[in-house]
Amino acid sequence: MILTVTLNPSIDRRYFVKDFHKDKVFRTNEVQYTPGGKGLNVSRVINKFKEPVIATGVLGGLSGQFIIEKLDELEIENDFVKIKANTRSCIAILSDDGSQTEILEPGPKISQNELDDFYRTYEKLVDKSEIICGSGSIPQNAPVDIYKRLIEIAREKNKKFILDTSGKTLIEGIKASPYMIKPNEEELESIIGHSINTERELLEAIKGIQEYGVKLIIVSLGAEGSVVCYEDKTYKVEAPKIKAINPVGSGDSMVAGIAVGLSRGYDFEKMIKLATSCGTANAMEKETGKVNINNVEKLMEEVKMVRIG
Ligand code: TA6
Repeated sequence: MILTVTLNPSIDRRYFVKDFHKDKVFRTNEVQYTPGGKGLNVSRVINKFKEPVIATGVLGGLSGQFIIEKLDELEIENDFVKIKANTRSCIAILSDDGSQTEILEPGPKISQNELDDFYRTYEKLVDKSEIICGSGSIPQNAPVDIYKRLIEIAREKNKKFILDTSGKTLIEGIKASPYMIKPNEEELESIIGHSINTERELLEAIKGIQEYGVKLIIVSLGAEGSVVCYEDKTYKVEAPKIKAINPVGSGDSMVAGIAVGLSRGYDFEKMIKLATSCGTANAMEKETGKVNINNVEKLMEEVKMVRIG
């Protein structure tokens, strides 16, 4: 069983607007509302592979209800803690020039009782899961080291924790030695506190993170693929070239690919090729998280992995 944790879920409202630019009024008929937030995007991709997954986190208000209804329609098992405040929305405006503009709301504040309820639910669900994916931002007033605590609970129970977040929550989470992290270059620079301009500096930054005991480090480079470090080997992974329609959630789809690969006992190379193909396949679809499994299987043959360290 894979457990996904979405502490700050969202109704992802996606608009396709021809020739979008600021300072004008646009109408569009191309509108999509999906249960979002990184962890729920991860859940939807895992579900496409028919791997058992449970989604947890905190949800509130009419937005929270909408998300539960959508998860039930998708038959994604879920056990969210209900909170008083309303769950947020995140907006993505995609245009015919390939641009993608996102506006992410901060999300609700939660009470100490709601947080304690969540910890109790999380502990119960970790017991029946092998792999945990903690993805995305956290509620405005949640403790900045919340992921650190969730990772510690998972490690005490010998469960692998995949962490995909940014900023201070990522820096605090790393201190608990999650199994995997997936920063992009900007997030990696924020962890080490300086810019990365060469491959050598990138390799040194990765080594620095390995000292925290993180086993698998994937530095996502967007359409360029990623740099992956596992045990004492580092690879440059080239993603297949495609015409991207909607890249929103491709990082989340990569996380889902890793979780599915681990759950199925894939070897390292096959797991990385699956994760990379999930990210690419996601960008080929209009709807986030709606990867086509046939595309994933075809793309896996095109992924290139070159040892660089
Ligand atoms: O990665 C894409 C995405 O999950 C969007 O669907 C939107 O929900 C956003 O990221 C949320 O990001 P955050 O870091 O605030 O959890």
